[in-house]
Amino acid sequence: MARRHPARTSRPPGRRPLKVWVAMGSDSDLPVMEEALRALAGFGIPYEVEIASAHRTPQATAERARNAERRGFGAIIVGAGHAAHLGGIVAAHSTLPVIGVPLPSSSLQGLDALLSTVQMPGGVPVATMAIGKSGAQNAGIFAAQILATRDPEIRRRLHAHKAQLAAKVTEKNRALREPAARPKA
Ligand code: RP5
Repeated sequence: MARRHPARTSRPPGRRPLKVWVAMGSDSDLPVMEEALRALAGFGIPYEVEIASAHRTPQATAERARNAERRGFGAIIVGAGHAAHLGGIVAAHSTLPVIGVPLPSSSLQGLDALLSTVQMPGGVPVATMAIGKSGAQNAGIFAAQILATRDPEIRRRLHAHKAQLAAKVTEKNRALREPAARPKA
């Protein structure tokens, strides 16, 4: 059963926002993938998260991917470690944009998952993020950017996010100039 997160919305009624399907290879991936969920929730984007393994539940995973569009998803985020085939399997069964997050769960620290996810053959793209938490956070933001192309409310929140990033740098520069304002370590 997928965990669901509802939309935060000020859209006119009748225009249902697209959801994001977040699939991960194992429950052990959740601590990293929480970053993607946090980002989606921050933009008010509804999502469903569940375990779908390319190797352990291949049939069910393919079926979920095939049905994703019909179920109201607009983008898919997948996170997997080791020889990570989840992105490829999902992309093989859906025309929705698939965003892959390589996870550092193996002795190779995610380099294996990075190459397995990014090195897709021509014709079946998986938009691959960085390994680990930064990649998971960026996957959430990237999904928001995809959905924003048809949703002005999400676009507005993305602009606010950019302004927030810039404001943080301004604040840090101020602290550099005025040592008294520096946060204590
Ligand atoms: C991958 O194997 C999963 O995505 C996870 O990163 C890794 C280990 O899974 P568990 O053995 O912890 O279930 O398929």
